[in-house]
Amino acid sequence: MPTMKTRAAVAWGPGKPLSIEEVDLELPKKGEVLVRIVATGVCHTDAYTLSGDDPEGVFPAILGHEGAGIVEAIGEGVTSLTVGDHVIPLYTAECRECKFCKSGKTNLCQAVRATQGKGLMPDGTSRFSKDGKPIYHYMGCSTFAEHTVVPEISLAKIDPKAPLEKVCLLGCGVTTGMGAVHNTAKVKQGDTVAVFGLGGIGLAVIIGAVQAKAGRIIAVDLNEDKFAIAKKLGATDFLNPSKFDKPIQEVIVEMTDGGVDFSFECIGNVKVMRAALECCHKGWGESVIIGVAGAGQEISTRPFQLVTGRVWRGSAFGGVRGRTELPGYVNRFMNDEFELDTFITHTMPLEQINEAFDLMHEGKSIRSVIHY
Ligand code: NAD
Ligand code: AHE
Ligand code: ZN
Repeated sequence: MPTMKTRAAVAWGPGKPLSIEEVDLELPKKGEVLVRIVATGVCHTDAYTLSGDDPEGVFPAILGHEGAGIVEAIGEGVTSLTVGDHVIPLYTAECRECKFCKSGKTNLCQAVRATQGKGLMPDGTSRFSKDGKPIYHYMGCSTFAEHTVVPEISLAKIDPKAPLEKVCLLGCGVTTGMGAVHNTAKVKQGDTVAVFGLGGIGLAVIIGAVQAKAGRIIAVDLNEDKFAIAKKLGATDFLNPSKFDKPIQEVIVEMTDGGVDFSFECIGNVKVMRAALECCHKGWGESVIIGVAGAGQEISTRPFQLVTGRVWRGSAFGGVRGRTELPGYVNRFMNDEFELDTFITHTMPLEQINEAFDLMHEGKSIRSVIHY
């Protein structure tokens, strides 16, 4: 099998720092594409999997799923992409042929999901290896490698004029937050919104809520350093739950005359998910879970919360169909309809990727973007 060498940050095991290595990469097989990653963001989900909390986490693996790059080679049968195309890898593929794609009801294409969840390409093997031993893929993307191989159906072709070192953030965080507002919640003008967690996802929810002309946008975080950016993006109220002597849902219900129309959990904390549901207005308030919780964790509330009209939903990649809709997000960014610079608090070369994880855990970054 023809192979090439590339540079990657390898996760050898849970909780271990990533290690920069030269690895072997097999060239794309049927229906696959070789992409040179130009830049990648570091999302909390990468940290979650690295921590060992992800039931689908397998090691050694090349993490990263928020990248952008350029097609360098195509495998047999690839028709929708050609060498030189600018692309964003998709952890939610879009085959347009499976039951899920055809339903028109969901973005959760299942064509490659089973093998993807095992860290493998659709044929059940890995393209990455080191010293003859396989290294697993991650979320169908593995953007912490200078070159990666992904299925054709897992690539969105985007405007070649778009700056890849910025629009990489549309590969996960920013699209997820904005999409959850527009596609999952369908926030309307004048609605009151609460956003729990002001990282990349929560801040993108705020952008989406402003676009939807929400009336009041309540930003909630334990780290008050996040409030300034939330305010700049359009949040109207700021709450630190640790500063109150009663549950934050009670505080929000009181300050909104009965609760919010929509809430978004952007942390991955099952206790906060409960608060996010219970701060919703009786009769119609809807809470959207975006955060990813660790293996074995479960949500709970009194069923009465749902009996009395509150709704619990979830959202993956903002409900966005990647190949069809993501190019439009890039176009709207290029038309200055929203900005990405505020998210990019740090940039660094691949060699410093562990600092990106440190900054995230210390609450000092929104997004670190790795440049190759
Ligand atoms: P992040 O670490 O950048 O931000 C999380 C924020 O939550 C931080 O500002 C932190 O201070 C705050 N926080 C932590 N505990 C809190 C608490 N108890 N109360 C209030 N605030 C608290 O993370 P991110 O990259 O924005 O990701 C957020 C979550 O969304 C993660 O769980 C991630 O895995 C998930 N995610 C889901 C999807 C999806 O498609 N569903 C996509 C991307 C990320
Ligand atoms: N492997 C985890 C699931 C993690 C998860 O829920 N991932 C989100 C995207 S997070 C991006 O930062 C998602 O899209 N889920 C839908 C899917 O098909 O994975 C676990 O708990 O097993
Ligand atoms: Zn992500």
